[in-house]
Amino acid sequence: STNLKEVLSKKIPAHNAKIKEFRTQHNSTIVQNVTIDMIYGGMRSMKGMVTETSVLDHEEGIRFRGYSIPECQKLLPKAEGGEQPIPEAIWWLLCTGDIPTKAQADAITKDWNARAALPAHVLRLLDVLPESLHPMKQFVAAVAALNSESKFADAYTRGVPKVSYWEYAYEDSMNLLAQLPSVAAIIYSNLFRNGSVVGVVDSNKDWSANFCNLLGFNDPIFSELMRLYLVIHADHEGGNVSAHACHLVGSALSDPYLSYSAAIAGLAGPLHGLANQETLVFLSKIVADLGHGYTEDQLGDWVRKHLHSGQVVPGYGHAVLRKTDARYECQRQFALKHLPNDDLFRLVSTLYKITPNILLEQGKAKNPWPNVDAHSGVLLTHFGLTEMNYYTVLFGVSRALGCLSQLIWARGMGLPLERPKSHSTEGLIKLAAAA
Ligand code: AMX
Repeated sequence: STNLKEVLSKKIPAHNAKIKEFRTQHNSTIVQNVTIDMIYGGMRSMKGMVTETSVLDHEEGIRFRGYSIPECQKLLPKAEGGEQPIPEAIWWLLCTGDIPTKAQADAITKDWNARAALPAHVLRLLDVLPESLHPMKQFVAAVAALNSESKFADAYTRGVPKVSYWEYAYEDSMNLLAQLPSVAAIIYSNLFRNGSVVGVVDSNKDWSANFCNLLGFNDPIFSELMRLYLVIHADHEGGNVSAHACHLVGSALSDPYLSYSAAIAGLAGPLHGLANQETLVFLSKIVADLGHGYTEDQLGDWVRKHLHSGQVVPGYGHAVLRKTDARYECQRQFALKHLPNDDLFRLVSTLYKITPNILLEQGKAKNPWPNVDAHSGVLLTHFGLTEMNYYTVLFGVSRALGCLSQLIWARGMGLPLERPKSHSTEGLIKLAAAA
């Protein structure tokens, strides 16, 4: 079938039957001991959530429903004449666990294009927000305000049975995904193009090509970059700040709009999604100080000085990964193909050569290798999207694919309100003494 909802209506009960059997056998099985270090350490490596859509391996990187990024690039349907998978295809994969056919991916395109219109109050809201309000914060506000349209909230108020919650989460998620490019493009136009009119969604174009056109970019290679960008940022298992925030808020049966606005509020933090903006600021400072005629030694001294001033190297390190991020690597491949002589790409490549050793020498970061955010800004800048404080909005458009597919499943699986136990330090001292 090319009808995603119909496919899910079969998959969800089958998966629930599997979970029921598994839990009957293993509900009391112990999988880990929790240490005091984990409790104070931001719950690093504590196994505490179930997320079906993707799993992160600390060495090889993300796998979306079991498929690595290179596998997705090879197997997922592409746009006409394109080489990169279309995000509609990863949405199908994240939702179902199956590689879609071209017809299935195209059905998503058609569905999203039909759902893209924005309610008038959101357009008015975006028009009155001040220029001084960072694009990410405008994005958070607009997504929260879209909640007036929530089918989920309406169904809950009507008292629909719990087993059908996922169907309303699905409708809201599909609507929100369809609307996100327009919301993001209006923010871009208001802040960086003097509010020039944002075009309308073209029913013959895919989600990414439409998004690029709404932003005012017509280069087909930029659309390819956008497809790659929107696919690789989609999901990074469940414990990262954006995915976890979405899951947590959704577990209170807040609707998908509210849950996703919480996710992007988290993504707006400099240790999470804002790092792609921070990376470009970092690169710009290097260029301002050294130009493009630096030696590796000069660059190394600059990075050391930056670290000694107490700042992090944005785009390096990760809470889970311990190798170069696969998402960095595929962007590097894209750059090697399309912009090998770009000055900023050369700077990013040289930093890749020297920064891991400098971080190792400093001896603090558990992972000295680059993450996704070390690369994305350079690619966007090359194609003329130079407004770096907008970059995290693009990340936010993409991350909806992962957060919302998992949210549909969370409601389908009937996952409960999330409510871990917390203790005061006094309480932990007593617990530790008694252990
Ligand atoms: N530059 C300098 N110091 C770093 C560093 C970096 N890139 N990465 C880690 N460190 C430091 C930490 O600040 C910490 O120092 P402290 O003990 O003085 O507080 C120490 O190394 C240990 O940190 P860690 O266990 O290796 O990392 P973490 O799990 O606590 O944090 C992360 C992970 C990503 C927040 C961190 O590596 C960082 O701040 N990186 C730069 C920001 C960045 O690129 N964020 C994007 C991550 C990907 C994403 O979500 N989009």
